[in-house]
Amino acid sequence: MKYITALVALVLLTAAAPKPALVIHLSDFSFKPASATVSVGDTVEFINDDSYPHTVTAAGGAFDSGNLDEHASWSYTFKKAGTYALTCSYHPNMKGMLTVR
Ligand SMILES: [Cu+2]
Repeated sequence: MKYITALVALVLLTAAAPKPALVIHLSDFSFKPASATVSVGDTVEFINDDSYPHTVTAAGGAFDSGNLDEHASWSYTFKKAGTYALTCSYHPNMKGMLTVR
């Protein structure tokens, strides 16, 4: 019974999570892809593939994932059009560009 309950909860959680329009990997100290375009309302998922912690931080402070450990993921839904320069607060050399229109 416990197993069934857990399974139902998992299915519900999966259904509730918006399907990402785009997945950006944090890999080898870079954003992959390094630049991309999505639409307003789209959810972008960021996945840390590195063995080091990263963050997904917008220049100007529009959003910040906080610490993402190895294999951690973080999703953000873009509600405003704009061009967002991405970096990692631990590794300022990591640069990405996301256009939302
Ligand atoms: Cu980093």
